[in-house]
Amino acid sequence: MHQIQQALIPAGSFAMGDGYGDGRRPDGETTVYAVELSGFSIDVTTVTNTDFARFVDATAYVTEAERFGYSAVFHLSVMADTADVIGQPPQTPWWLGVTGADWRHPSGRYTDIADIGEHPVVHVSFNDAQAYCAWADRRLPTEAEWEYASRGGLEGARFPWGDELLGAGGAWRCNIWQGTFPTVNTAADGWLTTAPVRSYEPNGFGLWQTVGNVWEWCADWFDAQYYANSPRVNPVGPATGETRVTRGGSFLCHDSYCNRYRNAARSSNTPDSSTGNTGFRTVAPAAPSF
Ligand SMILES: [Ca+2]
Repeated sequence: MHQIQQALIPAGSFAMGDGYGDGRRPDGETTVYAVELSGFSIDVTTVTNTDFARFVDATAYVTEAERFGYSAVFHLSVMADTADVIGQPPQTPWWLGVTGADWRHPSGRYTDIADIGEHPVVHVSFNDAQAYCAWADRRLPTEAEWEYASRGGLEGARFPWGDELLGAGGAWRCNIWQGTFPTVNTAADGWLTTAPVRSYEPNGFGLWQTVGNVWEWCADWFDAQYYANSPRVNPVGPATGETRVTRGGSFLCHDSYCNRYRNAARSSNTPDSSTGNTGFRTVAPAAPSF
């Protein structure tokens, strides 16, 4: 069964969107608008490798990456045979299609998850996350729920902990990229790829690492224009679309190409896509009684 600790998020309203102009216009982080949400219960961490293994052991589920035979791995972390590398998108050459990369082999066939049980599961598609949720009697958060939860009760702040990226003495508060993207990562924050889910400090609602570490699938279809047309109360996203919302950025984020390790930042991917930097956390299906 699903064993991740959950946090109760009280019903309330908040300003959704980027009030600072930090985002790229095509991402559709503005216009900022008031959203009202019912209370809900959300995982304090993303689903870990250990959690996902429990699901697979119980159901014999096979992920899409396993069925396709490959997944997307960041070029510096690949540990596979040369012949395993079967693709390199021209727009994002730092992503390699790697045969044998899947949730059990995050960087290719010569890697495993034996020592990273408490790291987020990756190489899971939106559809895989939905399958996990069906087994666990959970669901993915809506995009609005995700942002409200990530804000941790801080109105309008850039990050889950406030407006400043670094803590006292220049301490890193999330797992992103330091150095020169995409070739030199100094890992000043302690992590080259994923970090254990309970790293750094939780936000005001008790949630760990909503920003940085791994992208998190949300339930909504993505539409950059959605904020201009969204209902104010419990929005669930557009009725149709081509890609599903992802939130929170990842260990690959760096200002030089992707400053999406912010509460308001948005991205998306096709529902069958999997990568080495995307996971998910879940929400209880029914609203709690408060
Ligand atoms: Ca890092």
